[in-house]
Amino acid sequence: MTDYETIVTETRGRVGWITLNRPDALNALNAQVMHDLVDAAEAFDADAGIGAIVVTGSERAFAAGADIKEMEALSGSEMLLADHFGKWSRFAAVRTPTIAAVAGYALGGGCELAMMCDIILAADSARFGQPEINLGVIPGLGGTQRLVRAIGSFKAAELVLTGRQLTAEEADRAGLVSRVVPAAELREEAQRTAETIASKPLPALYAATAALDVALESTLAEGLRFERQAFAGLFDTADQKEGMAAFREKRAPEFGHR
Ligand code: CO8
Repeated sequence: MTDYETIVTETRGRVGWITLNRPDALNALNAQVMHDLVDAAEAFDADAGIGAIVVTGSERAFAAGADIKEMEALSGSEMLLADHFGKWSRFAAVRTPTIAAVAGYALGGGCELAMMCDIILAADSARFGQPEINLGVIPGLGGTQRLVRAIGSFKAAELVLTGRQLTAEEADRAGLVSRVVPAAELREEAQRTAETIASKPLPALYAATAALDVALESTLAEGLRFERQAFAGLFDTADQKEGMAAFREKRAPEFGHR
């Protein structure tokens, strides 16, 4: 297992865990976190032994945003030329299903990182928000775009314009999270959900995450065309033959044939 400066990685069965580990900065996302996390996620993604990835933080904070102290002195042209946070899009592009297991603060870039994942499991202690307006900026890692798609323009606008935080319960009602669980059960519940996903056939998982992404990025007609092609493509996989034969023979399927 690779040693990273700002994260801890671990494999539990077919599940890859990435734990943000900057406790002194409430897991603020600096350039090193970006490099470490993207590297770890891509390594898990390239490993067919991994069927789901969990990203989590501490009890106190999933991540309290991009690292303000690192960004503060940068000029606009430095931001643009260095594409300071450009690599984050590679995390969003990971094909393996990703679960954000969020306890405590998920603010700014932290909320945006959670929204890059396929599923958000929230502890009842979770707080979501886009407080960038209080710093004289706006969300820069997808907050204005993914939040509108996740919870609608009016709820998103209130968060982005006021900086107000949502409780886990409010986030659940708004559709920002998949499910809320007691804080003490977050890791266990994330592992259980990830194991369920990781037990499914990998080609179908990859097709599903791609189709769900297309739904956010395209028109309905384009999305339906993509889905139809992806659906047809899965009929060339051994796992589809196994899944349907198992149904007919009234037995549990044994996936992993690809
Ligand atoms: N960056 C750097 N350090 C941070 C951050 C952060 N985002 N958040 C917390 N810390 C540090 C604090 O400075 C403090 O360090 P120190 O002890 O050395 O002073 C330590 O973490 C603990 O924090 P607090 O003492 O403030 O803890 P509290 O419990 O009192 O407060 C809060 C917790 C409410 C979470 C508070 O820390 C806070 O408001 N943090 C900032 C939240 C924020 O504004 N986030 C948005 C950041 S901007 C952003 O995410 C933009 C992303 C897009 C960039 C894209 C570029 C292309």
